[in-house]
Amino acid sequence: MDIVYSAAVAAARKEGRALVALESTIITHGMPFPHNVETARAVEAIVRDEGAEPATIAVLGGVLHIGLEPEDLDRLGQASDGMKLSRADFAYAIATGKTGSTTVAATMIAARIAGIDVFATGGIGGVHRGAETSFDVSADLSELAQTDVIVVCAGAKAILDLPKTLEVLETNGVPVIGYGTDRLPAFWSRESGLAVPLRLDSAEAIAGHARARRDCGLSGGTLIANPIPASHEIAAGEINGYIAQALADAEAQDITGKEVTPFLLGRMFELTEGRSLTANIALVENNARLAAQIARALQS
Ligand code: PSU
Ligand code: MN
Repeated sequence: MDIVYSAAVAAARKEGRALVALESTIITHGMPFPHNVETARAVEAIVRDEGAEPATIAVLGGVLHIGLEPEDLDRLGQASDGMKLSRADFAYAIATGKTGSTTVAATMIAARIAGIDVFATGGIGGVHRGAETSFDVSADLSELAQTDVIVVCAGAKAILDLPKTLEVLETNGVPVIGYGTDRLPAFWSRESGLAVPLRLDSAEAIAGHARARRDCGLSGGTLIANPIPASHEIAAGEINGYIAQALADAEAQDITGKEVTPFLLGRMFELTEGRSLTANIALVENNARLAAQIARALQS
């Protein structure tokens, strides 16, 4: 299998510098152009400021890219025909020469291939509301159950069924760790109304936890839930009305499968008149900073 490392990632690997994986579905399906490309660049700059090297991951023409050159990122950010890759179709895209962005699940697989231990995203996929009839449970959860990567997120998106999402993570033995909080953050809001199962307060403590898991021979991912900065949150009381509307629209338009999450994020952008996007950018940047700090702590 061909793997292309960007020049910056190749140099970092040679020098043994800390790396942070970044997903690309947020670029192709999570944010509109040009905000998506601007955000991807800003997130990469934050990782570098913290002394680590960002590796944005995508499959371009069947080739797995670990780190995107600026022109690749530009092209991906404007492409409208790429696949949204998860575990089920990651190898298919490689085998058939397709271009696709990687979700949390596929980015974890790629990070493992490249030996990258830490990955920053916005919010993971989870159990959708109504999953008892739709069976819509994101493959991100089963990936967390089996692939050894620390995933830094701002909780699960509040469009999901958060109690069920926590149950599935618990069943699968995934540590869900609040960063500096006892409460599960809910993406756009700091507060979901739910407790987070575990808590750690520093990047060093998270690195120590990773070492303990390794010593115990425990495989699988770890989820770090890092609340959105207070200055950018949309309080739960306010966002819930928009979520209800977006979910009703998805149902009325028969949106299913892979299209559900992008549709809901797009509707939230319209309903909040762009505020959901501003919040989304702030939380991804915040997660990138922490992920870089964890990647560095893992090296010391
Ligand atoms: N977080 C964001 N925006 C996104 C996503 C996460 O801030 O677009 C993407 C991630 O790639 C995640 C995916 O893996 O949504 C979940 O999709 P699904 O629910 O179809 O598994
Ligand atoms: Mn789904």
